[in-house]
Amino acid sequence: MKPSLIALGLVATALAHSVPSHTPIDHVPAVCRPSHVRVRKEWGDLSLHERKAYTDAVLCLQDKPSQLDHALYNTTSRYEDFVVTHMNFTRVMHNNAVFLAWHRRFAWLFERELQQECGYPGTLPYWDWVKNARNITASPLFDGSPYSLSGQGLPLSPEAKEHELPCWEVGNFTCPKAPGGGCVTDGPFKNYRIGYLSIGVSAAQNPEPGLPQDVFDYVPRCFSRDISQYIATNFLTQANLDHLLAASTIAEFQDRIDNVSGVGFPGLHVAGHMALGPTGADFFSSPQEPAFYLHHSTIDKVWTEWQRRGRGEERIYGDNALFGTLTTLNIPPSDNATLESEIGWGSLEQPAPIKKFMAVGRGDLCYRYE
Ligand SMILES: *[C@@H]1O[C@H](CO)[C@@H](O)[C@H](O)[C@H]1NC(C)=O
Ligand SMILES: *[C@@H]1O[C@H](CO)[C@@H](O)[C@H](O)[C@H]1NC(C)=O
Ligand SMILES: *[C@@H]1O[C@H](CO)[C@@H](O)[C@H](O)[C@H]1NC(C)=O
Ligand SMILES: *[C@@H]1O[C@H](CO)[C@@H](O)[C@H](O)[C@H]1NC(C)=O
Ligand SMILES: *[C@@H]1O[C@H](CO)[C@@H](O)[C@H](O)[C@H]1NC(C)=O
Ligand SMILES: *[C@@H]1O[C@H](CO)[C@@H](O)[C@H](O)[C@H]1NC(C)=O
Ligand SMILES: [Cu+2]
Repeated sequence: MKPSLIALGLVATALAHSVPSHTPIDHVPAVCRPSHVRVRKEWGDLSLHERKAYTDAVLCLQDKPSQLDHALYNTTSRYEDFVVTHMNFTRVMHNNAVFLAWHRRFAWLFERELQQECGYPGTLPYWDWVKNARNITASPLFDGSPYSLSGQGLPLSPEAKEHELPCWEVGNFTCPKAPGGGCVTDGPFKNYRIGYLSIGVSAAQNPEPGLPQDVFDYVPRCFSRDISQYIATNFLTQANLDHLLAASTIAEFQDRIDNVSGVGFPGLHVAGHMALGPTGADFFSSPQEPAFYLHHSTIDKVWTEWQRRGRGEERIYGDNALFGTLTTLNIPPSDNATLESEIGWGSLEQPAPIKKFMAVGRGDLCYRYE
């Protein structure tokens, strides 16, 4: 837990009580006019030119200097500023009430950075899990062409395979290793190098608050992938998507996105991470995998669709807007979140109440999905 965040939440609540009461909607200025709404599209629906513009912009961010203190975080690029921000907040924005809103804003901040720092003219694309699952390494996302996000990693030797990190465990399920696991050698990210290590979910289960000591350790190495057809075939399915969208409460929606039917199988959030292998599935450092942002764009799209299916605005500002606390897995135990609770993104964005990030198409979240 981040005591400072909790403290800020209390301050915000106190301030909110000292001004005339508003409905939450009044707090989000209607600056998003219909003519301003930008469209986020599926990767496969972009032209080849648009796909290249996106990966060029990501490569540009990987080349831009970090704006954080290297001595504190080991960052070597602006791209890594986003990675360490995710790591820094991992213990307050997963498996809780904050998860969806925090990642919605994080993906938006990344999209804005591509546009502002790298002149990217487009929007953040998303990854249609089901459409691309049939043959995932032949999909436009991961086929390794210059117009993909690069492809499968090289196969590992049997000995290296044995030492490959196991993927994220959910309930009783441990996924089998896939045929890759080594360096990515094709497509736009063939020369991309990473440095942060895999930390794993157990570090988030420490009853003591705070980050693991070695969280910002940095060991330069190639970017690796282990794309799993098994995970795609079994879990990135229409049935799982239908089941998720049929959730009747936000508690159920959050549960199903990580853990299907409570039977201990990975839900679509976890499965999308697992499908990419250990780099993309690490609980802390997964944004080192460029597909992270497209995956979370899809989660945002599905949440938006689910919110829209609710009665009025009950899934945006009402009874089914939020469920859960302010710490990951509620470890250590923390208060239930409210729309006034503040969430933060370190140097990327000032802390702000969750209510600012509940609705797509309002305030500065001026986009929609197609
Ligand atoms: C996926 O597509 C590739 C390239 O077309 C093909 O070689 C491979 O057999 C396919 N795999 C599956 C599981 O269909
Ligand atoms: C940076 O990485 C090195 C090498 O892993 C590590 O020894 C050092 O503690 C890290 N610095 C920080 C601030 O985490
Ligand atoms: C998933 O559901 C199973 C069965 O209900 C439960 O035992 C397990 O703890 C859950 N895992 C997570 C990560 O929520
Ligand atoms: C998970 O494993 C435990 C212990 O092996 C077992 O009792 C339980 O029934 C299993 N749960 C599921 C959902 O398979
Ligand atoms: C937090 O939410 C849970 C579930 O709705 C509820 O049982 C609990 O009483 C709440 N805690 C507080 C302090 O309001
Ligand atoms: C990490 O979180 C702390 C608050 O817990 C904040 O002061 C700091 O700026 C954050 N750093 C980054 C890089 O997000
Ligand atoms: Cu995350």
